[in-house]
Amino acid sequence: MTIRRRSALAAAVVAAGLLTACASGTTEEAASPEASAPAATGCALTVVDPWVKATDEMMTGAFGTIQNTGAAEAVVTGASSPAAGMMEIHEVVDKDGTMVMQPKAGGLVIPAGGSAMLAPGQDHLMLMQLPAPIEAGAEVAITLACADGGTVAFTAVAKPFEGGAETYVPGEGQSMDMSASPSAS
Ligand SMILES: [Cu+2]
Repeated sequence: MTIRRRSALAAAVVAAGLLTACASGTTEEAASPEASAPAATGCALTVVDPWVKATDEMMTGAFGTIQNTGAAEAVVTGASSPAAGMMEIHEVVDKDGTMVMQPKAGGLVIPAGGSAMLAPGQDHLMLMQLPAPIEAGAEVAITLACADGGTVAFTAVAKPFEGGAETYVPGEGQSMDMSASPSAS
């Protein structure tokens, strides 16, 4: 039984090798069927000094430093919190001289052993549709979701903070008087 199965596997490997022989000169003999392939992405994250901007408005930001303690690249694709109806990963960009925030395409990519800094005016976690004000001192539970399906939970403390008042692109916001600027939607 075992021998027959191995033979089948070996045949499959040979066949695959023949198929890819033209495209690639590298041998893949090292990848034995028994060896567990290393995960392409991970979610071994530690969030250092997390905090949330206290607010009585409908949205606010969460900040801190996300450290990737794993051996694989981590991609944070989303976040959630009981303190927000929905959350997004935002970046801040210069749009015609105005700093605006927008969803960060592809999420936060953190190399193995590296970190991503979330700060006002930079990348941040956006908490939207807040069901209630977040007062200074409040503890906000947040869960990060990674591309590999893993999650990391942490607690951020709310602090008063002035600034980081970037315009949110998808919102109606202020009307710009630059009539010539094309509206990208
Ligand atoms: Cu934002």
